[in-house]
Amino acid sequence: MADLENDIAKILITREQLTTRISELGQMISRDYAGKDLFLVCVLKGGVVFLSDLVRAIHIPHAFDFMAISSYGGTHTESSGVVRILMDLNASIEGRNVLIVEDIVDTGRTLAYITENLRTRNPASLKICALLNKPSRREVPVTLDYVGFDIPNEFVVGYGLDYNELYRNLPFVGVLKPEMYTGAHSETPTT
Ligand code: PRP
Ligand code: 7HP
Repeated sequence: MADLENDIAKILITREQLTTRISELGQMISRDYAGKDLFLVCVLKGGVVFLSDLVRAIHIPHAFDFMAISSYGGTHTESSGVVRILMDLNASIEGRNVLIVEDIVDTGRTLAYITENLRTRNPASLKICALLNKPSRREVPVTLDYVGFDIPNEFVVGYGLDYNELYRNLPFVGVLKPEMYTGAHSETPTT
């Protein structure tokens, strides 16, 4: 872990801040969905770390499942043009109260695609819980019902978020050092 942490320019959100905020989100969700059939849909891969802590902060009965989405035309630092579902839900969501769990909302393209897709399956309700929100990057409008943190326009890693598939295991959210985008990784971040 020490090696990975050396690549971080600054910590944006500490482990303690994450714990506190996720506990608050869990309480809000538990209150809002009390007595309802709650079904969480986690978007892989980034959302899985957030989901695993969030479900333990939700104190009402609920189920969860996963979706994996492919995007093309993107880079290591940007997703764009979401085109298809690589892995779909196992169960029907018809008549259920669906809450999508995402690690980050950037352009909004991923969530716009997923919400449009899930809405056709006739859930009783469809809401979004995102740990991180970068409002300054939005290209497609999305309504976020639960947000952990609004963050500035910086490329962040850790707590599920990756650069080139690495850094997901860091226990905090941090900004990568600029030199990590050079050399072996030739793409310059645009976020
Ligand atoms: C990231 C993140 C969101 C999406 C947000 O996924 O997990 O799903 O980008 O970006 P957008 O708002 O601009 O669409 P990514 O495609 O990097 O996949 P990953 O979760 O497997 O890292
Ligand atoms: C996707 C993504 N992945 C990791 N860090 C960010 O800042 C990101 N924005 N969009």
